[in-house]
Amino acid sequence: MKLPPRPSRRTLVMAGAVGALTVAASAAVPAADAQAATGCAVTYTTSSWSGGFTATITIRNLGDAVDGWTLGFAFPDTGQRVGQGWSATWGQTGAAVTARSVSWNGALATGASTSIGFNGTWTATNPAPTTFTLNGTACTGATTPTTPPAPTTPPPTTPPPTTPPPPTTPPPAGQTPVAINGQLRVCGVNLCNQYDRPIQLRGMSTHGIQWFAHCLNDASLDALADDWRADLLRIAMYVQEDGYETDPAGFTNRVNALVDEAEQRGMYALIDFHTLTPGDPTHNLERAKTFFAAVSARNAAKKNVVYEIANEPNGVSWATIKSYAEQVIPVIRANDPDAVVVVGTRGWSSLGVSDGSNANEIIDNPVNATNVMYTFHFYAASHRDNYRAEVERAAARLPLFVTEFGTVAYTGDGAVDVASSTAWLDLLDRLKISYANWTYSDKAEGSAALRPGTCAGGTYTGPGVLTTSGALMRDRIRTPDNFPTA
Ligand code: IDC
Repeated sequence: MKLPPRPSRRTLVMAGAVGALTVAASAAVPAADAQAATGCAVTYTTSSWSGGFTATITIRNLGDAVDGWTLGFAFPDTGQRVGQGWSATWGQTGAAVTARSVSWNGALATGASTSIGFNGTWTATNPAPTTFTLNGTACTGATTPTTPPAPTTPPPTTPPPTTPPPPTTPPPAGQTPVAINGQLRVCGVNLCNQYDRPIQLRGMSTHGIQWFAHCLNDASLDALADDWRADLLRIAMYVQEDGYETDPAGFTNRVNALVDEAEQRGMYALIDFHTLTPGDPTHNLERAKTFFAAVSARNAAKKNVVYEIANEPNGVSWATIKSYAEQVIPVIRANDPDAVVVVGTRGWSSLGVSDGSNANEIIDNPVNATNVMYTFHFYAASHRDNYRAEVERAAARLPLFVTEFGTVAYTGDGAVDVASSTAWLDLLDRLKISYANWTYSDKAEGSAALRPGTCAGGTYTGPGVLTTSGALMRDRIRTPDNFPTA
């Protein structure tokens, strides 16, 4: 079957918001009349793939201050539908779409802007809407085109708008993991917060975002932040297996959108360049450079981003992995000099153990860069005492980050090994090693935290949605963090 041509990422700018195009867009289409009456200015940016898209909309209020707003627009093509949205209450009747403000973004002062978005579907074509209204007034323009509007991403010193608390059961102001810990850095063998005190982040990994994007929506991410009290969302962006290599711009955009979703809920985001097969990371070196150049430039001002440059190298030497790391890290540092970078290790990120080696090859020949950690992965039903012993030994010499682990076998399936999982989690807690559990998804496999079918509904809390693994992990993750604040 011939698929419709994949529309490229596009940005439509309705009047004077050209300065908001911090994310390079292939086509910026100014509105016809940028000098028209004041009211509002809207940018509508999409990233599309066959049949689906993510839309990011920035609304700038150019009229009087409002307390509560409704954005209206119409899809040009009858096959376009809003799916799951965020930061607004979304509705669609025929082609007409409405987005109503939620509690934390309803107040918009004159000149203020806010960002909302949704994942949608399309059939024949996916053109951008051409007219927008805000509280019934057409968004036709800015009056001072010579004055660039404020950037959508404020400098780090600017308080909220773009980091609002989540709309439901928000954590107390200043009490989210990111609000407390701020910019992270490596100190000795630990991950330290803004007070230079060692911390442990505990959270969940997505499944492959090419397959389980529908498990990542407002309700599920609210549950992760508020009900699970997770500190961390790992964004598993496969490179192969229908992942990044099939649509670099689209996947980059989806990762960025998830970084924002985590930030809005005060969670750290671990950007996982999920190489797996082939296991040699240099196979993807050019893709890695392109991807990390883009995400590090776009997210440089954020405090919640950690970069994981190669999920699980396998079939390659430590020397090859180190060489890869020393080519990718400078690309990140050029844009985002203070971010922590996590480097995969030999033998599926086993510190070499699964290849019959051990951590000495890294201790004796570390990556030539600062602010770097090393990845360790385990699957509790497959990896036990000898792996735990090596982690404990290595942790005295190397900063370790368990960016992925399962409570089950290395296949990702089978029964939860409660005893081994508990031994692992107790060890990681004691050593203050941060972790993300595989997976926050509803795939029918033992490692998934959510029961099959959960992501087709709207409920992610309460009894009934969690698997055995999910219940175990939620119990472990939701205990108080007690992050040091001085
Ligand atoms: C597994 C998923 C499974 C998927 C498979 C293929 O659980 O649903 O079909 O990948 O991509 C890893 C990898 C991780 C694996 C996981 C379980 O990082 O991608 O996910 N695993 O096999 N390393 C060790 C185990």
